[in-house]
Amino acid sequence: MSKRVGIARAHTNIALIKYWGKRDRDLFLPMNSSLSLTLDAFYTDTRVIFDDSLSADVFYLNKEKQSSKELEKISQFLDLFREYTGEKGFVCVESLNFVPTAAGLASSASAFAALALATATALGLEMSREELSTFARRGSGSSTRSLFGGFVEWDMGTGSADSMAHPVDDAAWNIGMIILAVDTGKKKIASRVGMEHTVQTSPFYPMWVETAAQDLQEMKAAIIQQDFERLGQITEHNGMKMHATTLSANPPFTYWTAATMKAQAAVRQVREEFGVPAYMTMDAGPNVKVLCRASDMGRLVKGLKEYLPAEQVLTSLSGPGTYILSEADWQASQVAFSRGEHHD
Ligand code: 2P0
Repeated sequence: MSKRVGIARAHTNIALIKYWGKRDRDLFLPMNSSLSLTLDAFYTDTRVIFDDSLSADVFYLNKEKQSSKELEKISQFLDLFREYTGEKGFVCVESLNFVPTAAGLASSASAFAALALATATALGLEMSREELSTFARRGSGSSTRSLFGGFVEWDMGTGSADSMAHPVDDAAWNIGMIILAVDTGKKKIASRVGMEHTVQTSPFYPMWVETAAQDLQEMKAAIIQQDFERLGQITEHNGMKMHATTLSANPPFTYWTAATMKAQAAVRQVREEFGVPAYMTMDAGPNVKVLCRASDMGRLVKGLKEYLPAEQVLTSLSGPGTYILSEADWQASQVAFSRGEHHD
């Protein structure tokens, strides 16, 4: 009985130019290119074992065996690799999420990036990270960007083969992100559903697509010039435009809660009071992420804690792309998981 093993770690990412809308639902082709920052503080470790003694796939998340619904998503994703290679075997997938429960960032982005690299490794596939991102994309769009570290672009491409991520800058230049985890309840409207409804019904949607393309070009220029303030201004404007498309959908909806708006007010207050640049962005949930210079993070955190409970204020620096772990790393990861509160 043979076993082939692959283990990988992928970090979460936060979009500064949002991915919002698909032009092909089955292939996960986006309506617009997006750009993100990979975070070092939050990640997923995944071990994949092709085991000839298995008669079906099996999936453990945070050491708990998952139901058939969760397993189905994983199996369908593994099928992409089985179809590509002609492999017939079944797989045991084990994932550990190192994301503080409070962060509300339990993200499909790190999950599918780690699964893609672990699976490719187990199968002995020689594949660039760019090419691997076209596989990750079909698990979850945002996972394309977690294959790389720092600032990463997901190019919408012309089709499935070239809708892939590539690095823009490894962000060694003093970038930080504060996560204001104001509400960690389960999402009411999944992003997949929310974006589709928006594409179909918001009269603002075409303008989103048009201006996101302009924002992306300007942001890439700001990154190359290391112009932090311009980067932040585009981030905040782009995120707000995404949320304007949900408010203009029919029927309208929003991911924001009262706590979201309270956190936004705190950011405005603190950046004005301190005269420190800090820019907010929100995703398909109520939490607020604040882009800042790493060297300003301590001051901003202190200021924000005047307005929000300390346990809701989390921090991260720029993180690395997805990488392979050894069996010894995996054992260490198991120990860290069992010890820590850092998971959900
Ligand atoms: C993003 N979001 O760019 C955007 C901004 C949420 C708001 O990517 O359907 O879980 O799996 O491709 O990647 C969340 O959507 O959606 C997301 P699918 P995904 O980060």
